Amino acid sequence: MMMTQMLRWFGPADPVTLRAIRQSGASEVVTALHEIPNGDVWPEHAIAARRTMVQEAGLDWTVVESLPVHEDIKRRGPGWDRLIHAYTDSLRHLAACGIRVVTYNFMPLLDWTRTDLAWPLPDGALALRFELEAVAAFDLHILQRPGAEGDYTPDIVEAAGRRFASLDTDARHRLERTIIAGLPGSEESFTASAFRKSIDTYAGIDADRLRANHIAFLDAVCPIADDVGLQLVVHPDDPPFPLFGLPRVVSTEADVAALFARVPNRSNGLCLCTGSFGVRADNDLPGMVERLGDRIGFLHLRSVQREPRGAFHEAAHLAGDAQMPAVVAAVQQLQNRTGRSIPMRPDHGHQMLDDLGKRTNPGYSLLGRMRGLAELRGLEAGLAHASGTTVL
Ligand code: CS2
Ligand code: MN
Repeated sequence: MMMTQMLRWFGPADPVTLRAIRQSGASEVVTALHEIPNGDVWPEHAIAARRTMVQEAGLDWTVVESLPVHEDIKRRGPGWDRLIHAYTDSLRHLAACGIRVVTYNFMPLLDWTRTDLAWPLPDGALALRFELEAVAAFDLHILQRPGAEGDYTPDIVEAAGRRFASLDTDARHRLERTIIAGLPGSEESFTASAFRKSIDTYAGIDADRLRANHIAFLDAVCPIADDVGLQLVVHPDDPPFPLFGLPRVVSTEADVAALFARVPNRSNGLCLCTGSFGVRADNDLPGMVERLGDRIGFLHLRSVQREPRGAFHEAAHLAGDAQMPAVVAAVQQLQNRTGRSIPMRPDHGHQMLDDLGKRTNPGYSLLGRMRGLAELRGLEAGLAHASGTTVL
């Protein structure tokens, strides 16, 4: 039993074509109707047309990433009922078109955060990197968020001051754009002051409140997902700790275990992202695969290299801190135990070779992800062979 190999595709506007993805050896794409505004229903005909387009390229589409959760669901704001209805209508339409897994996250405002989208590695490839002191420089000196200083240790505050002083105007703007690039759809228009106003909309929502709102969301949508045979998988926080005073509640094994205990519905699942969870040394990745087993409906396999002072960068898939061989061995045991092939994708990759200088979605150029997929495929085949399992 092997994992089902997939690559993310951002739809017809993606500079990476379906034809190219097919040559990576992946059998499916992971995609979404990115053109539909967050909060609107995904019409059944549009889902069916997109799946047909993918199938005509010799691939398939059964895992969605993401059906985004509106901020007013996360905040439990006005329009909650309407938004929940829209979400469950979309789920019904997706199931009717043969989709099996739907990925979402519950991070306030920011989907993912990095401070450098083109950090040169010694071999000349470019990686995504996160430096806490750069986030603090932005937070304290550009955003000037009230109370921010209390959120950082004194050495980070000091390093942030030095960092800010060393940036010229261009570099400041670049940092600002990089940090808020994780705001879906807001790359061009989002300014620091608009970002501050959005942060204010979470005033009074602490981690307990956000957890309660997450549970309310699951209580409302899981029964429908159960009925139509879909699994909803939550993507962990990236990085897995609070930023800009906004709470994050899907950062550790204990966080997800509590979620499953509280909402035991079959459809309540996890997208285990080793890159996101792996930023924290206290997340035991192979152990999480073992213990969270049946709840894991989707895998994002990549590795980060932790650095001093809360920094990290994205390492090659079998390098860094993820212990990928142990993770994949645990996945194999899980697949053999359950007789279920788990969908996976290599998440991000380095920008490298002929992709250097090309327009790309950060982390999603083709060649680096192909390298990642090839390494992971080889790792799994080797482990399977060594343990006497049928490989293909
Ligand atoms: C993805 C996330 O690119 C990435 O880091 O893993 O953006 C993921 O798609 C979302 O958090 C899922 O909702
Ligand atoms: Mn991920």
